[in-house]
Amino acid sequence: MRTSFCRAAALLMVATGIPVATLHAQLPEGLKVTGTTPQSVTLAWKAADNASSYQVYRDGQLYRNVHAADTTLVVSGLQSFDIYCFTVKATYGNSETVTQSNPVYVATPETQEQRDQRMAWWREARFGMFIHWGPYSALAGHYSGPTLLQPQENQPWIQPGGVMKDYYSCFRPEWIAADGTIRTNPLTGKTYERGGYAEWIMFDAQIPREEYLRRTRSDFHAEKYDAKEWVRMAKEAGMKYIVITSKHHDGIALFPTHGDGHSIQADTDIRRDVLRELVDEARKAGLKIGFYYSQALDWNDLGGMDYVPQNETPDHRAPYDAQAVYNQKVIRHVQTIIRDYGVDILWWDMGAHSKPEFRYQVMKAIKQIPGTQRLIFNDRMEDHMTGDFKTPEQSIPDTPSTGDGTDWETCMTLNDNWGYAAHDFRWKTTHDLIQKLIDITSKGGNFLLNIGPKADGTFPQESIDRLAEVGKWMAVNGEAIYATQPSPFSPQLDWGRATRKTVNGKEVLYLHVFAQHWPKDGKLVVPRLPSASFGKAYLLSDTKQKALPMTTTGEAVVLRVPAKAVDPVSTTIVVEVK
Ligand code: FHN
Repeated sequence: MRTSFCRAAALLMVATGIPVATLHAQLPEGLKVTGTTPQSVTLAWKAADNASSYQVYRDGQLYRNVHAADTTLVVSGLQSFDIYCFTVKATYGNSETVTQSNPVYVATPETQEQRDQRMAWWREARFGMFIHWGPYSALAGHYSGPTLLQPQENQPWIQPGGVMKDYYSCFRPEWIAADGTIRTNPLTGKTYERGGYAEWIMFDAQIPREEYLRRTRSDFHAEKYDAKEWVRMAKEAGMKYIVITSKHHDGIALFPTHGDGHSIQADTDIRRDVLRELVDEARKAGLKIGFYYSQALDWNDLGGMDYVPQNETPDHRAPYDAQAVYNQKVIRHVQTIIRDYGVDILWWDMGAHSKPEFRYQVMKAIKQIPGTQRLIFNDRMEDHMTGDFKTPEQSIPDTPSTGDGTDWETCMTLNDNWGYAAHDFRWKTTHDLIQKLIDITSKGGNFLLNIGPKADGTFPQESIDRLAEVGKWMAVNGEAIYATQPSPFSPQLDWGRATRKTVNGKEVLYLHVFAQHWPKDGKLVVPRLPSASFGKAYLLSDTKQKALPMTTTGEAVVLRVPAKAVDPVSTTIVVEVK
């Protein structure tokens, strides 16, 4: 084969004057990972026609020369819980031609025990506070001023000459009825469709960069910001961790960037390190802390990925060189976040807007920082390698009542926006929030509930009230939320939810009876569990733990409960399980 190829090549060269390798050289295609262990990765690729050998590259360095007959390789001696990039080059005899496969990115796993240890606090926490705060909070969901948008039919708020008059995020005030329902749009006969979130205002109203920065400087002062108070409210609500936007899509970081991109310290009169204060207070209070970081989008940086109206490039996308510079900035930011603030969680966002190479570069840089083996990441790097938990947004997924065995966290707004919007009064009720927390917990998830502070650093009163009310419920019922396992009942209970855990070596079941389903006859019918029998049952709120009478029928256990719901939202009944 080799001989005839070379002879044919020589003839071809004579005939055409074109070096044959360029005609016959083939990419080593189909490079893939066929197995991993904590210390090794097995690679396989398709043979490239006429290749005389292969060179396997690991993270850009030649790792091994491989004979042409081999198309698999076990790469050993790797670090566990790290990430790697592999490429395979094919060489062709004495020709200088070399072809290179597409890269593959792969993570070496940690052991299950290591993962369980790393995730332990997060799984026990169940309830956390999300905070969206930044210069957009100063616009509060409303904008009048210059815009890059052109006037459009049925959008009278965009005026000729690049002027925006009264843009509102999400729902315009006149679209919402007094009871919070959305009115019907007479033009379509359907309810008005929501627009973008308040924190998206720079993008949605297409505010020119210089104007956004001007408004940031003039209106975002954080003058009443009190990290201790934020932490107190989170803690009293029963939350065990806080995740705050260290840089949202507008690209203005809340941490000092020291000339390496926009920050509130550089772009406003704020001289405090607001994140340092929050981290310190959270630590003092025993709360964990995570930083949200929007890694791909950055509307105030020419290198921010995807379509950015403010870019003057023909397609409004960042030129490749600008992206490359931006990538390095992101890496430095993330290194700062990890080294200087010692965060517990990195909460990425909108990673699908980035390229695989960028994702690898960022994660590789993180893995090289000592001590990062303890960090927890959400799944929005979108590299399908390093995400520790799924992040359903604004919804509770249709998970089986007994959970799906994965780690997940629902993040949700308290009203319609993540960032502060002064006109948004559609607040969820405390009743709804508590029952959502129970529902999520019963299916093995966490609840990350959002607060959108104002530009002065205070929480909206409606948020403060809800946090306090949830906190009252958690003070009595938190035991049935924290560190619990998903419900053992399938199908779903029709009167509420269940959680369970081991307390002092004993198996305990918590029945969460929703007030709206409280049994009118005082008989709570609980399905029997095949592998367990029920011992004593009592109300969690009853300090005397008085036993509730219980009878067992064929399929169910019937508990005699008070005639009226004990708690106006959800009453917890403890059942000792044998
Ligand atoms: O675009 C953002 C949005 O502003 C907000 O930050 C949420 C929170 O999960 N994440 C993005 C949308 O998925």
